[in-house]
Amino acid sequence: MIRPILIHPDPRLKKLCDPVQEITSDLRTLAADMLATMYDAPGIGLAAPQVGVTRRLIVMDCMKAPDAPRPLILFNPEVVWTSDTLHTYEEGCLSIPEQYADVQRPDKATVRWMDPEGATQEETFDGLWATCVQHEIDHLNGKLFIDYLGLMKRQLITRKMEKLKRERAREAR
Ligand code: K1U
Ligand code: ZN
Repeated sequence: MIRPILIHPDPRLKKLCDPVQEITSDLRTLAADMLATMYDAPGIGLAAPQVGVTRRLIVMDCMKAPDAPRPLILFNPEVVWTSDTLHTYEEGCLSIPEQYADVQRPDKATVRWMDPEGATQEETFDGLWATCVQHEIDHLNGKLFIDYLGLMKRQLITRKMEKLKRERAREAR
């Protein structure tokens, strides 16, 4: 099922999300819905708070070739190591449509998580995967990519999003 994606500003996007204790069938359904929602958008990642669920769950697929997908489901993802070298990428966010800005983050990140079977996984991500996994884990801590920008740029984008939400609400009437 495709779920609606929350648009900034929304208080649910600013919350510290709760860890998952047990992977229930509801959480497996949520993960499957998040992947469907991410591919439909289209996007390369999605975090549970973006669909209004404040739990520590993210999904990603940064493969460029559509014929070789690599869908990943990460419960309680934690960054356990980051490289000293940084990389700048022009990030976007499905909760902040059509706005992009350069964000500097560690070039590589080792992440530990629980998979849908409850097994612990660990992987060192690089390139777009490293950027994406850090962006998604930020969502679980109530942080958006615009929080890395200066106040003026952040306010400008927030006002654009408020306008977009007013227009969408008017169209839905
Ligand atoms: O978290 C999100 O809102 C998803 C976001 C992830 C992301 C993008 C860029 C840098 C870091 C994290 C997106 O997927 S925005 C859409 C996007 O980047 C994209 C869409 C289609 C094809 C390729 C990329
Ligand atoms: Zn995002």
